[in-house]
Amino acid sequence: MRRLAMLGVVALSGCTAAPTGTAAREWRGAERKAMAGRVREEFRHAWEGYKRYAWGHDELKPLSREAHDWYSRPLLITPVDALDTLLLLGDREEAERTRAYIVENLSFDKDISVKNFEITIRVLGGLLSASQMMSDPRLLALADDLGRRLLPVFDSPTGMPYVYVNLKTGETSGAESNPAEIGTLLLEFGTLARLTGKSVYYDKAKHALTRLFERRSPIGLVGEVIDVESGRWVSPSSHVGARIDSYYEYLLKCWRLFDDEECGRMWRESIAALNRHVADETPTGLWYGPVDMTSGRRTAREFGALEAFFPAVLALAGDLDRARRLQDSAFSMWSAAGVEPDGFDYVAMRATHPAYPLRPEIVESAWSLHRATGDPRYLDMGRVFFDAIVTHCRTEAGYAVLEDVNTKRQGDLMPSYFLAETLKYFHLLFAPQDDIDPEKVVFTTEAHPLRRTW
Ligand code: DMJ
Repeated sequence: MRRLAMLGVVALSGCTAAPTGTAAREWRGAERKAMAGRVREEFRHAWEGYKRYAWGHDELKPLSREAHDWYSRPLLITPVDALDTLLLLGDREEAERTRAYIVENLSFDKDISVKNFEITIRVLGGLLSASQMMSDPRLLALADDLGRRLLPVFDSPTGMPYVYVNLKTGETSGAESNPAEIGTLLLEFGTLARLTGKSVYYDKAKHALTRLFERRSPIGLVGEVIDVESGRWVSPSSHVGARIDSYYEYLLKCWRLFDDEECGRMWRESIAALNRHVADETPTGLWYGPVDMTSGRRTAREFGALEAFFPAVLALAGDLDRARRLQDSAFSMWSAAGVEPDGFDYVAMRATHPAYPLRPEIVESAWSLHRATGDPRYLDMGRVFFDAIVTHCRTEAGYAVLEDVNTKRQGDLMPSYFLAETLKYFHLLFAPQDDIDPEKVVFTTEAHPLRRTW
C-alpha cells in the first residue's frame, strides 16, 4: 500500500484516482451534478447540527452536542464564516435568515481580548464577502466597526501587529508572532479600505507586510516566529506550513486583487527563494519541507495538511508543472492512511502529527488545479477526499475532526472553516460557478470570495 501511495495510485472506498501521468476518465455532467448534490446534502447536515446544538455560539462540539465559544462571549463565528457558502450553494432563504440574525445580534462592543488573525480571516473576511454578495451596507458597517477595533494591533514599534487586541479597550498583547499572522491581513483590511474609503486600513496592513518582508534572510526566506517589538526572529525554521503558509498566499493575491506591484515584486522574489531552497525533489515526489532560513540547510522532511494549500497558489501563479506534481505528492500523503495528517514524514511516508482537523487546503488545491487544467483527475481526487471525510468524520450531529488518522478516532469539534472552506471548495469543484471570474474574484485564505469592484 505504501508503494502504491508513493506512486500516486490509490484505491479508497471503491474509488480510484488515475496514476500520475495517466489520462483520467472524463466525468459525465450527471455524475458531477450528483456529487455537487451530495456536497449540498452534507453541508445541510453539518449546518443543521450547528443550528440545533450551538446556534448563537461560535462553533459546534458534535460529539457532546454542545456549543463551543472562543471567548467569554460569542462572536457568531460559524454563521459569519458560513454565510457566503450558503449563498454559493444557492440556499438564499437560509442565507437571508442567517443575515438577519447576524445583523440583529452581532456586536463587537465586548470586553474580550481576541486573536487578530483568526478574527480577521473568519469574521472580517466573512462580513466583507457577504456584504458584497448581498449588497448589504449593514454587513459592511459591522465590518467597519470590527476593523476599527482591531486597528490598535498595528501600534507596535515595528508596525507589525500584536497577536491579541481587546475589542472594547484596544489593549494589545502578544509580541511573539509569525509571518502568517502578520502577513495574512491585507486582503481583508485592503478590501475594507476600498469599500469604506478609509485608506488607513490598507496602509497599516500593507506596512506590516512590507516590514516583515524586509526582515527576510539574505537567501530570501522568512522564519517561523518573530518578535514584533524588536523585529528579531525567534525561530529560524522556514517552510510553507503552520505559522508561515498564508503569508505567501497573500503576497500573490494582494498583487492580483489590488494590482499592487510591490506585492507582485515581493511574491516573485519569495517564490524564487522557495523553489530554490524549500522545494525538495525526492524519490517520493516533489515536496516543500523545512530548512534553516539563513543557510538553507534542510532541517526535516515534513509536509502536512496545511502545506497542501501550496499547489493552489502555484497553480494561480501559473506554475502548473510544480502545482501538479506537488498535488500528486499531497494525494499520496492523503492516501497513506486514507485521510491526510497534519504532519507527514515524506521519506518514511507516515504521519508525524496524526490529527486531521477537517482542513480544506488539499480540496482547494484540487479545485484550483481543475480550474486551471480541466483535468478530470482532480475531480477523481475530490471524490476520494469527500468519500473519506463522509466515512470517517460524519456524526449524527454534524462533522467531527479526527484526532488520529490511523485509528480514525474522532474529536469533539466542528471548526467553522469546515463550512466556510472545506465544503465550499468541494462544491466549487463539482459545480463550478461562471460568475466567479478568476480575474475579478480573489478567495481569501478562509475561502471568502472578494470582488474587485474598484
Ligand atoms: C483556516 O482557518 C485558514 O485556511 C487558515 O489560513 C489556515 N488554517 C485554517 C484551515 O486549515
